[in-house]
Amino acid sequence: MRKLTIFILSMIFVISGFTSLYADDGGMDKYRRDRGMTDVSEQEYKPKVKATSLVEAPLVGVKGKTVIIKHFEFPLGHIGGKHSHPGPVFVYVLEGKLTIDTEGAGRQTISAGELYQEPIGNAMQARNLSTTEVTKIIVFQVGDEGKPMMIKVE
Ligand SMILES: [Cu+2]
Repeated sequence: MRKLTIFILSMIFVISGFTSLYADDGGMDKYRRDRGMTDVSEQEYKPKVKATSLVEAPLVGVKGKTVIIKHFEFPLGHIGGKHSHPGPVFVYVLEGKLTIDTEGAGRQTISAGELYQEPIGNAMQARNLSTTEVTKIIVFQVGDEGKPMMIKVE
């Protein structure tokens, strides 16, 4: 009985130490990074994206059109959903690298300081393949008022 109590207490000690170390700032990202874990699996590891809307307003002077400007931060190993756009989309990479698989255009990697124009209507999927650097991008897009600017592709 006493051995079991000691075991349970030591497990609580270990777990609480673990969670306080990794609870803030990145959680599992930090845990994996600290251990040099690079085996990013599509199914089990899809960390969350940080999205900030900078502009979402009617495009003045062009009736029925809306402009959206967003800032995105993709964590290490991020794999985005497959989608397409009915209108023009411009992606500017601020930090890190953005890897984009586009139907009909193959795989391209865009680095910080580079601009990528997404082909209209083609299915695409974005990734941050890095295990050390987050990807920060600005997305500028124009679309029809009241209609989706992004369409999910199965
Ligand atoms: Cu897109």
